Amino acid sequence: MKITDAKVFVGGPGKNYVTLKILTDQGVYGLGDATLNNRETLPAAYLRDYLIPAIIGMDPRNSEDIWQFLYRGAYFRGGPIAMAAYGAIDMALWDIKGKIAGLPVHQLLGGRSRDGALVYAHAAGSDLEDLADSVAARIEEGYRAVRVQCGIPGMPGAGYAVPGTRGARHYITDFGGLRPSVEYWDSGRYLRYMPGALCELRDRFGPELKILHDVHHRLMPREAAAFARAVEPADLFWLEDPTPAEDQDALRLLRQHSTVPVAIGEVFQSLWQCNRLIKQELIDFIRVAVTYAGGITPVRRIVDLAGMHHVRTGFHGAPSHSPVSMAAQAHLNAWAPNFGIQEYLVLGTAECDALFPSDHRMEGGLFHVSDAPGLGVDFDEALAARYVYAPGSHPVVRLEDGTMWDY
Ligand code: KDG
Ligand code: MG
Repeated sequence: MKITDAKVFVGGPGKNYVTLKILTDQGVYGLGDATLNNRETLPAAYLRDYLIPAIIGMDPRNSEDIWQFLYRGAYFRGGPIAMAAYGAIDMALWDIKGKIAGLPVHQLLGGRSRDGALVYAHAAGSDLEDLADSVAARIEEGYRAVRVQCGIPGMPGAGYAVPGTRGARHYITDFGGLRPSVEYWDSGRYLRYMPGALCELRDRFGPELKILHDVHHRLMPREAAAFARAVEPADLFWLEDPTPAEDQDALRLLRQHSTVPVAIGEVFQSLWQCNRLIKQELIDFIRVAVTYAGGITPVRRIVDLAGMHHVRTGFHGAPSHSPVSMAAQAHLNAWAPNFGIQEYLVLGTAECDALFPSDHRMEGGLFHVSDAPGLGVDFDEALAARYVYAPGSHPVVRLEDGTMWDY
């Protein structure tokens, strides 16, 4: 069996999904997702200009060797652009492997360990009342776990991922062009306000709701430790990215002062970035994604390492992931013995469902993976021609005096 060609599509309904389709001499094809939010044309170019020409003629069944060829063969290893491109190839090869075996990918990994995978939705509000309405709406929709982000009184701009006005929706990507908008941050105001707000939500919604909160890398280690201690009465399911992830030793201070579960890793691109945090048991959930962590092949290794150290999975699932990588993660979630939770944002607009048909389904706050062979998701190329790439940007964050801060 041979890879004969591959095509890359950039675009989608309100998103620049980077979709890879690998074709073979036996008519079977595989799909992958290389979407790197707001940098989408780069993994697409890496695939088109370098990787696709190099893998044509290879046997797609040898996904391990092809992964090693891409990663070890590059000399300059890793980085989010390259890993997203490798990730897409790897997903597509697992898709092909499943289709020729007549088995869903989770069966190739070891089968189902659960009936449905717990997911969390996002709730956000310009203030606490607005946030509480948003949480109530998610519960009404059937979610059992909700990530909560809230505007901070007196903070110009709204903080991470919160709308500026009541009832509005917040979109992280601004398709107004490549010059980012600016949000303002004040750690003091956040530290004074947010622990009380989280405790108030716990009181209002009771003990059963799983509440998650994302600090988005914005606190110093000492502040993060104090914050983690202050939010303990809110009984969080997890506290995400309390500090910038580069300084991994910083997590030790938080650990010494609090037992709040910590989730980290959505920006990690390899096992090596996860290794120390997992082995030293400084985190409770690993947040990598199958796209920019390089595909199912390396993420499966991360999951196994995590399992040896009581660390559970909580894969990244921001709206920039297409239904292809969400399907790849769903298969890992169905299998992983140390599965924790999956971030899930409703991609299920009619346009998105038409572009990526599948019978994966969400019900009662659980994601039920399809038993169709391979990844169980398809791609309508004719429909894809309707969508064109639109440049977009994340906001940047500054302190009130103009100092750049962590987004
Ligand atoms: O592209 C950046 C987003 O993916 C990120 O801001 C989302 O933090 C995020 C999350 O937890 O989903
Ligand atoms: Mg996050």
